[in-house]
Amino acid sequence: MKAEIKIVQGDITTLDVDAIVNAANNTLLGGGGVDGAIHRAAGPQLLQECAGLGGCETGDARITAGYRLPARHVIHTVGPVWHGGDKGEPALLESSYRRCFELARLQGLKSIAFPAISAGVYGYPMRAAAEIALKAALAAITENPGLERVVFVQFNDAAQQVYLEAAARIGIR
Ligand code: AR6
Repeated sequence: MKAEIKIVQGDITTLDVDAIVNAANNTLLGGGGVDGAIHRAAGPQLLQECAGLGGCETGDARITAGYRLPARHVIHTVGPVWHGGDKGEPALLESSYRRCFELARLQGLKSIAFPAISAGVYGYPMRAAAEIALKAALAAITENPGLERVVFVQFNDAAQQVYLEAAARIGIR
């Protein structure tokens, strides 16, 4: 059976899934946006584990425990900062999603939830970011039969609409 892709609006820190993805920065030492929310909800032990990881390259990902979160794990990825689109941003954003799905497969995770990586402070246009995210999910589902549920979580109405429209363009119901 193929995994389901769900597009929902809400706060990613509340989701009961095997892993939530954090839109982190290269230090992995926390920040604002969804990164700040995840660290606040997970508690100080998350920062402690992150401090031992030695950072993360843009387009790559690292996995930790979820601590006080309902999610069992946090997959921290560093998306690209948007510099106009001709500085390798699409390939780096694809790489972020691909690496998250790879870590999920290696750990045998069945459910994973993503925020709109790079589409906040990092300035990636939401429409283009949503298409990359959804296409990466379709590829991952094909490659990983153990994956049951992929959730895309939007913080506001506008982003939710953009994701739903992107899903319709790509042919995801
Ligand atoms: N649940 C779901 N989505 C959220 C939540 C939440 N609780 N909070 C924010 N968002 P951003 P980036 C949405 O800026 O662009 C941090 O400081 C938000 O509305 O969090 O990858 C890091 O440390 C937006 O659509 O991540 C980095 O320095 C999306 O999550 C930098 O920001 C991503 O916005 C990373 O920037």
